[in-house]
Amino acid sequence: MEKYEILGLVGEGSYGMVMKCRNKETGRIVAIKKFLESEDDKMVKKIAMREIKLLKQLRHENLVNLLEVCKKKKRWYLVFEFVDHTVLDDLEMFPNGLDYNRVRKYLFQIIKGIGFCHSHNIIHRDIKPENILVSHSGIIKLCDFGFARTLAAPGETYTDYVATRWYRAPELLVGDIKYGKAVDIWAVGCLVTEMLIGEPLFPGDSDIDQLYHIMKNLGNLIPRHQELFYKNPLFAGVRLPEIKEVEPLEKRYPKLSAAVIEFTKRCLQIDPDKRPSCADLLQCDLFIKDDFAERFTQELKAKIQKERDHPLPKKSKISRKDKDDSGDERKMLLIQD
Ligand code: 38R
Repeated sequence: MEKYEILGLVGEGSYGMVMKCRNKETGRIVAIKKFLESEDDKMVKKIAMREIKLLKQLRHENLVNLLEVCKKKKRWYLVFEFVDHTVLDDLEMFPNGLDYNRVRKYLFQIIKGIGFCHSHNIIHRDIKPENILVSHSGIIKLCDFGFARTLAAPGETYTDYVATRWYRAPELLVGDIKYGKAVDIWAVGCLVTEMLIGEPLFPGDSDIDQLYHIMKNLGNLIPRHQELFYKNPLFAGVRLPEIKEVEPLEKRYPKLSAAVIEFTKRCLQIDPDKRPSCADLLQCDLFIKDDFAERFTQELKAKIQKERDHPLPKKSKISRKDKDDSGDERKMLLIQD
């Protein structure tokens, strides 16, 4: 670790922190994720080991590249390529949302990255603006596989679960132990409108409030999820809200185009079995219209090649300064059972 010089802090969370660093010998700029001390915390070790294992397995142009792993004085350090900024930074820069074409380009790559994970039976489980990195030339790299996990074998269930509330699917909120890839598709649905409008789609301030936000726009839960809710000791004595009138998305956001509404509604099917796969999503009007997918695939190839040839176009700066904590709700929440 001595070979790196710290340039600044770019992120902090329950896992530890992320620092921007320079390799003193090569000058290469990297992002180092420093985990909390692992000795007394089995959870941190579990998370670090899981992330390392997954990242070593997963190499794709839309996933962040892990360069090196070190352990020093009981701490784990993961060294990643440094990517310029996050979608959260973009949203802070453009509080009224990003333009349609930029969103379409981001989305296309986000779905490619998730699709690659899913094809390896890995669910990300924490897709959100901070975990989506954007390079200088607009290449998307998904990161933070700390909570991703391989799909459970038939009959096997998931235990501990961690995710950011606003992007959580109803099956996770009610505590369904049999969830799957569809939880990532849900998060994509929340992300599209947030990128276009600039405000989170379902900004719940508790789990029950989260369900209320969802039901207000999408209607009642499926019977299985209603049953799970009433059996869940976390919701003992709480009743599901009764929705008198659903406010459909196109009414809430009249400016969104028909293609965006169609895409979003598909991702946000309340029944996870009805949500499309990543391959299905790439066939949506949003990407097919005016040959976008074909043209952009070519453009991407050229960009990725160029970034390989010139990995550091200019001296990059720290993009995130002293952030206030108004975005605190975006932090991770830990639920254990
Ligand atoms: C940036 C740039 C600005 N803010 N990250 C992904 C690795 C990484 C991060 N590579 N390049 C960056 N670039 C760990 C941030 N903030 C940020 C991003 C992700 C803070 C926390 C996280 C979550 C993985 C994680 C560094 N992990």
